[in-house]
Amino acid sequence: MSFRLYGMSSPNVVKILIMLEELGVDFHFEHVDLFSEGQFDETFRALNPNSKVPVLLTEEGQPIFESGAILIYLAERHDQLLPSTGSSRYDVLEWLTLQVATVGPMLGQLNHFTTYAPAGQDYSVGRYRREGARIYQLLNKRLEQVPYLAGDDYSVADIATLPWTDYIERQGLQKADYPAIAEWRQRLEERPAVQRARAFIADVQANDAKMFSQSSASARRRFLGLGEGSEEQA
Ligand SMILES: N[C@@H](CCC(=O)N[C@@H](CS)C(=O)NCC(=O)O)C(=O)O
Repeated sequence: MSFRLYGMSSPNVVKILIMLEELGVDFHFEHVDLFSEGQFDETFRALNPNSKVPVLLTEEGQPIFESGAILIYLAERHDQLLPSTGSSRYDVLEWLTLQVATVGPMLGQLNHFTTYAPAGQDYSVGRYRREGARIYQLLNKRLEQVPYLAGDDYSVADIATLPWTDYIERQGLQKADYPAIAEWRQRLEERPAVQRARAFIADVQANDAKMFSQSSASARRRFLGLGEGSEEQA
């Protein structure tokens, strides 16, 4: 059985696609339609009680949820992109954990308030934009000192963080303020595996955009974390 990746076109899924492409393993992509509440389906909940993508079904049929856990699983299984011992292992785990615990959640909130929330959210936009700028400055400073987040070598920390740096301009910040991030992105985007993953996700993204525009108001409310609501309230 080949790997089965449950996902859609979000950054947490793109990370796993890049990893699978880097490892050159076969996988089957199972689209979860978050805009028709596919994540709340009982079958999907049995794979991830947290009702979120990505989920990886291993070759042995074991479901793994949380993108950080999936990256560690794949790295250890293939003995690539995460050193198995020594201080360099913890350099990778530090930056990987920073991504899943801080970069993703904070920039995800910034995306929410700059893209989906109704107008008049100045306090929230200001809070998350300041935090976003702080995070980009942190990454930029690190990448002024070393070529990859964990040091000299490309690792799962870079794979996890790359798709989360796709939205700087859309978030009302300036790419030019983070030149070391731009150089690092260019280095990563030149990798054939990253290019294959980007090409794969482009089709999924077009489909998701269509599904989002056609979604019911209540499905959209649930996707945005606004509760069950009703058609009228959405
Ligand atoms: N900490 C999780 C976050 C996963 C996550 O937030 N997934 C989003 C897409 S990026 C999702 O499934 N959202 C659907 C929902 O919240 O209903 C991970 O890193 O895997």
